[in-house]
Amino acid sequence: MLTPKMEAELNEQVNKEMYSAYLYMAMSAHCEGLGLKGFTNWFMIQYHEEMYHAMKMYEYIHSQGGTVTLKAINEPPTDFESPLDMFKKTLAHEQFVTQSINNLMDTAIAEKDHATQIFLQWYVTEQVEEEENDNDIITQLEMVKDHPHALLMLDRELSGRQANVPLDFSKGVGGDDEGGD
Ligand code: OFO
Repeated sequence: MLTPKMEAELNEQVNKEMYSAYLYMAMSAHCEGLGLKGFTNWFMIQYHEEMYHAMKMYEYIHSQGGTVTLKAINEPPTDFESPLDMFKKTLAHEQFVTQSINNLMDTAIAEKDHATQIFLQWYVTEQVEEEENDNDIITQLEMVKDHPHALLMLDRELSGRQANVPLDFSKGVGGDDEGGD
């Protein structure tokens, strides 16, 4: 069972995860236009990860007898200066999401909602990984600077990223612990 405050905040987080998906889809589309297939792939996989995060929370709200209330998803930016600019914006966005997850955990503690605290631990761990991935790629892009050959090598590396989350939610995402990266 969820308190009204917990339910409202979990619903807001579903919206934030959906916005994250939309943001990374916009970045993927931008990379497609640049002809950077590996970056295009990386951001599209990230889109799928975010949809998984949203759906995992959606299912949790239902599992607790709550109501999912979907709100409008904000329009993402479409203009980016460079791959480095996109990853810096990605990191800044993930830091915002981390803070949001921390706030949710604070609410779960204040509301004495132990089940939601356990559920949110998965997201706390996931955010550590999200920020680490972004920091790693930012470091590499800062080394690349204006060297197209190095950028193409990194692009090739990012083309190898594969989804490790379910892509079909028609049977639900399940309550497993998959979906990291
Ligand atoms: Fe859902 O982790 Fe990114 O936003």
